[in-house]
Amino acid sequence: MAMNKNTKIIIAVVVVLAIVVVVAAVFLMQPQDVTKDAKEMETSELKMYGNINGDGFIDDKDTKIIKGLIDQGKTAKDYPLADANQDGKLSQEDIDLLNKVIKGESCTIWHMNLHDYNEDGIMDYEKVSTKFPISSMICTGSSNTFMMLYMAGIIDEVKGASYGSTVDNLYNDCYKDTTKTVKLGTSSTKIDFEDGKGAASDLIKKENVTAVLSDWNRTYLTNEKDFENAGVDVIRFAAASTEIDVIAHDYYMLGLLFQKQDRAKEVVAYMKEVLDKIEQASTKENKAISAVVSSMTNYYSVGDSDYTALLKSVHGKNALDSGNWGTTTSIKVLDNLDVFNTDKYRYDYVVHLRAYNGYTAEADMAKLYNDYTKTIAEYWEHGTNGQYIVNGNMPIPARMAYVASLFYDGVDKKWADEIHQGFVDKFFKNKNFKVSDLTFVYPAE
Ligand SMILES: [Ca+2]
Ligand SMILES: [Ca+2]
Ligand SMILES: [Ca+2]
Repeated sequence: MAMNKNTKIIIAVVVVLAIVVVVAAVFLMQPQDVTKDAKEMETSELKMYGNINGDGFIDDKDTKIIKGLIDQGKTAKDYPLADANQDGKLSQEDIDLLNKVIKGESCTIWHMNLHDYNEDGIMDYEKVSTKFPISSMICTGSSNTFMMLYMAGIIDEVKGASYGSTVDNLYNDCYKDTTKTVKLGTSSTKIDFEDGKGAASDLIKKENVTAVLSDWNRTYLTNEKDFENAGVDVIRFAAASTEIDVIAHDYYMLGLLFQKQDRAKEVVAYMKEVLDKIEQASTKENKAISAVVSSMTNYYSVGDSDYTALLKSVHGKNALDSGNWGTTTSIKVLDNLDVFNTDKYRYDYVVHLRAYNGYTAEADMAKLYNDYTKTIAEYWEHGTNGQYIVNGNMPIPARMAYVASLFYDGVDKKWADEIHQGFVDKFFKNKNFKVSDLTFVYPAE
């Protein structure tokens, strides 16, 4: 039977309408595809299980995505980062755990430590569990660790710390005030658990210390097992890092653990702004900078260390990279006079990166300069011309800015001072230092 024209049109309209209705229904009923918002640990700013959207915080954005993944039948194998409680399953329990974190309630979280745990000199991610939140902790007190904690606003929570003489007097009213922070030895890398004076182990009991904080390098907290055995969580950060992804994790993680997320957000935002500025200044002139860095008198840094990394962070080339120095990170210049052989190594700068009291202006810069540069000047083709001291007791990007100001024509000490002043004004509690009146690079260009 032949259909007439009108019937055909009616059928066509009905079919079109039916398709529209079905498409609309499917579209409306389909749960929103949450998988596009799910990130992986590697690219996550806060490297913590449950932080499924990969930003710097744990909040309901994460619980919504994880709920969506569960609704879609996804597994922990599909989305390892979503498995907040690390039981191998994706379930309501993961959401419950994150809700506790959001409310600041006691629980155990799983996250990455930055730690060279296999001791090959390269930083690794190490999965650890930590009792949350932290209100009482002890730490190894290197200049970098203290600066990181200070900027993160973590002060009263530090019940004990070990540190040497190079730690800045900036902390005289907090970390170095032994009525507030017990001094647990004189090493900036190691805390003895039992040292016969009852320091760490007694303080842990007395102050209900739940965590010990240290740096990522293998030389730090070599006895971490003692603390773990006592139920104290070992957490590790890369306090000297010049890389924004590492810096962001450090501060976001501290912000979360110590419940100072707003502060962490401010620090990371300023870090990003400053690192962008430094990157622009360091690349704009397309200048090949060859330099060496010294962290101890008459030693040059070699290989991969926080010191050589600082040089590279402002696009300087470490002139000694072509040499074969084994696994050491510093060499004594008098035992390696080759470093002055200009057929092998040529460099225009020697940057002495040293911790001295910059904020309290107690250092005799002329004397320090003479001590650090004298022997090198006797052998090096440029003498003292090109040797500079840069303070190692200040926020890392401020150090980078001063070094960049030495290397590049478009930026100067005033530019670096402004960057540095920003850290002081924003993050140094009750301190009114005017950094341009103090000495953080010597001599000034
Ligand atoms: Ca998140
Ligand atoms: Ca789970
Ligand atoms: Ca490693």
